[in-house]
Parts: sequence; C-alpha cells; structure tokens
Amino acid sequence: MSADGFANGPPPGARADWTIDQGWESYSQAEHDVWITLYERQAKLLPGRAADPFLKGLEALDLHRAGIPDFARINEELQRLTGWTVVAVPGLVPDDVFFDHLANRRFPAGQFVRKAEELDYLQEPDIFHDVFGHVPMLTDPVFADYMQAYGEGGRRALGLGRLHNLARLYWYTVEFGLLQTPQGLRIYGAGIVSSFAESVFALDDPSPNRLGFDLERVMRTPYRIDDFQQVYFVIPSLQSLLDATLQDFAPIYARLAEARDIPIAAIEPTDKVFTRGTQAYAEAGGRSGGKAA
Ligand code: HBI
Ligand code: FE
Repeated sequence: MSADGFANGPPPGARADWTIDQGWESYSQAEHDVWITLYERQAKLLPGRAADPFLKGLEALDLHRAGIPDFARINEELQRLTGWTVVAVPGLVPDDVFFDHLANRRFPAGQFVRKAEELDYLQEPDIFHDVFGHVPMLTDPVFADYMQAYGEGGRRALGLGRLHNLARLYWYTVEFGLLQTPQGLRIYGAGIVSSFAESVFALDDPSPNRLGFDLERVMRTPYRIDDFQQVYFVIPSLQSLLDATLQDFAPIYARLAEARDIPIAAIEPTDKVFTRGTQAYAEAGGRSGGKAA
C-alpha cells in the first residue's frame, strides 16, 4: 500500500491500532483449502531445510493441517511460551503502528488468505506468510526477545530518520535470514520458509551470495522486494542476533549517514563468504526471465 494509503488512519471497521477481529468462523472451505495446500507443501519440504526453532514452533502451535488456525487458539499456547500474541490486521500497517505492536509483543498478521491462483507469489503478506512464516519463530524465547527489541528499535529509528536502515535489518534477518548449524545452513526467515521455491533457492541455488551476518553491513545493503534475494546473510546463533540489537545504535546511525550503500550483489573484502554466488538467476532476469538452477 502506498504511503498515502495510511494518511487517513485505519480503514473502516479497524480499531485505532489497526487491528480487526479475525472472524475465523467466516473463512470459506476454499480459503481453508488454500491454507492446507500451502501447509502440506511446506511441511513436506522443510524438514532438513528449516531451522529447529522454526520446526519446534510449528509443532508447539499445532498449526494443524486442517485449515486456517484460529488466533484465539494459537494465542493460548504462544502467550504461555513467550508472551507474544497474534493480532489480525487488514494488511500492511504504518511503520509506527507496526513497531508499537512488536514492542508490545503483538504480531500483526494479515487476516486474508491469498487466492488459489496466486499460490506462489503475492505482493502483500497474507495470513499464510505471516502466521506460517513468522509466528513459529516467536515461540523461541531468544527470537521473541529479538522481535520485541526490533519493535523498540523501530520506534527510535523512525524518530532519527534511519528507518530504511532498520528495515534492511528486518529484511535480511526476520524475512530472509539463514542460520548456521553443524548440519549446514538452515532457514529461519519467514519470507523464505513460507515460499516453496525460495525454500529451495535460498539453500541450494549457486546464484545468490551467502555471507556472514554483520549488523552495519546489512544496514548498508539494499534488498529485492520483487524476486528471490541476491544475497542471504547467515547468523551463527539466534543469541548473536539478539546481542547485536542490545548495543547503542546512535554511533552506528552516525556512521551510516556517511557510508555509501553496498551494491546488492557485491562481496566486501571484510565479508565472511559461505557462497560466492554466480548471480546467474538475477542476471537472466529473475522471476520474469531467469530459471533457478
Ligand atoms: N505491516 N502488517 C504489516 N506487516 C509487516 O511486515 C509490516 C507492516 N508495516 C511496515 C513494515 N512491515 C516494514 O516497513 C517495517 O518492517 C520496516
Ligand atoms: Fe513478513
């Protein structure tokens, strides 16, 4: 939604904090079937690809295969585990609203589900992206703390005009992050784990760079919103991600104000390189023209 889409406050029927009732009983069987199709596909694909905290969260919340989960039900378990709750929103909400929810351990999830004909690509996060992609990681205490710290940092970044830097941190961790494990790289980012094709591309394709996570470096790196990422950043542990947010960002923001962006496909001399990508997919035109290997 464009920025002015937020100019006149929450849409009709939404509360001042942009939340709405999920209205679980009003989902049609066709909508439940879309969830089941997406769920079954990912549930088969992800063991051995998704990070353990994600798979454990999926089990703990029993995002069962019988259809779209009722937020009231999953919130009982989620609240008990980490104090988080999922709240329904009509779609993207303004940054300040978004950060305020996260800072209060409320995850705003789209209430709508994608159409059967847009199974593999949609512009705005729907309930599958948000609830299947994001919510299982919120059962992990360390990641739950990270997401709240992100919300608090977001409010500060807004005030300092550094939102675009912080949005990159969110993008390359919460949405498209990879975790290093003794068994190899595993996915924890919601944008990957909720996507059939990117769950394969992000780990297996020789095209993207895979680089060690560094907070300041990530904040200087633009990202793709319309196609697979050209670079993925790898963290050694969820704790290291939380630790990175517990430092004072003011000196970082001061240096960022003087630093140039790093070209999206570039590898810096200081980067820890897991994969030096070919960029073949992006150079062949990506989703429109390119084929994953
Ligand atoms: N709103 N519902 C919703 N979901 C998001 O992921 C979201 C948002 N508003 C703003 C936003 N994300 C990003 O701009 C921030 O992460 C920076
Ligand atoms: Fe998301």
